[in-house]
Amino acid sequence: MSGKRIFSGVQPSGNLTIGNYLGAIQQFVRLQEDGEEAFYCVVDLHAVTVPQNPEELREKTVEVAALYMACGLNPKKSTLFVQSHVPAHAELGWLLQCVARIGELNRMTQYKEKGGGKDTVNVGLYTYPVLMAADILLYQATHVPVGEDQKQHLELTRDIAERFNKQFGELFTLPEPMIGEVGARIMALDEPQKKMSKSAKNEMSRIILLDSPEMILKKIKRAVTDTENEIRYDPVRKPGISNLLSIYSLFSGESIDALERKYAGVQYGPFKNDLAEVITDSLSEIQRRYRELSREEVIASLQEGAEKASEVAEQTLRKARELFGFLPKTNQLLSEKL
Ligand code: ATP
Ligand code: LTN
Repeated sequence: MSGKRIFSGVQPSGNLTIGNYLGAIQQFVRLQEDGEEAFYCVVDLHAVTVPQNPEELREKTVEVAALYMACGLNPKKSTLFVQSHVPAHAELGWLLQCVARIGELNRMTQYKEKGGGKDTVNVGLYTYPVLMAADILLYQATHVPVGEDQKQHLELTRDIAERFNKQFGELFTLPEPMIGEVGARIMALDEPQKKMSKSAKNEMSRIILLDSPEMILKKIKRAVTDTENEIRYDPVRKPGISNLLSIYSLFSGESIDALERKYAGVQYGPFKNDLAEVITDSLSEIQRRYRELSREEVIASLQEGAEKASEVAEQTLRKARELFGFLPKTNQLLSEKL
């Protein structure tokens, strides 16, 4: 343990992919094993920035939490909770919208990618990064493990926190992003120039944590490569095969160099068969643990998690309210020390 405080979140916007696992959740588990104090959130308020079916959203929320646990997160060691169960997120989100600048949000790339520049996109998709800043700052997180796509949001979070501290008084800890060197950007199987995403239209673009061995083999066999038939790591000229090599290396623990040597002169077909087997082996353990978890157990852990998270979040929110100058609701004295 090193006095770090960790916060991160995953949206219940679809089935978790091996991108979510290798880029984020694997780091969560490692930090937990290092004994760090950590909060891991299922960010349902973020998920509704794009249309969701209410029944499915409820199911996915429990599923993501169950998968967190099946991947190795232990609710006795790390706090696991659902974002909407802690109303402080929405409230601080609003307050920080009055600190963040339009110019800053205009520079964010995610709403442009997801919204396609249309006027009919909802406002939540645009202010999404401010809510993410609220998530992190409520817990005074020192470190935030994420995939590379979130780097820009972390920079914004730091800027908002710094501005708030200067304008209103020291309150927020400035968080550091933790982005792995490999695995931070797993690419889509059908378009290896794009990141693998759980909400992309084409299901063949991703491997989800609950895929069967047959499905994994089918998806890997269909993964786009190139016509060279040489297994070499070169993300610019050979993005498809390089992505498959990264995935192989992350799941097997063998280095990319070692894999290039092992597969020198081998055709793509046999390489893909081996890769499918390596993924299947790793996911089978997660799937076994997932099947053993009961829905009741997961929901009970989330309720306990929300209580623990609320205690921390409320303390920060109370200080933020005072610094803004809001009149306390109860007979709490205005002069009460922060
Ligand atoms: P969506 O497609 O709905 O936007 P997503 O698959 O991008 O979802 P998120 O819930 O937004 O997933 O992300 C959860 C975590 O997983 C984040 O830390 C994110 O950076 C990481 N992550 C997502 N996709 C990848 C990927 N392809 N490679 C590495 N990390 C990823
Ligand atoms: N924006 C993130 C999900 C997310 C998050 C967070 C990650 C919401 N709040 C706080 C880390 C910390 C995403 O789209 N992957």
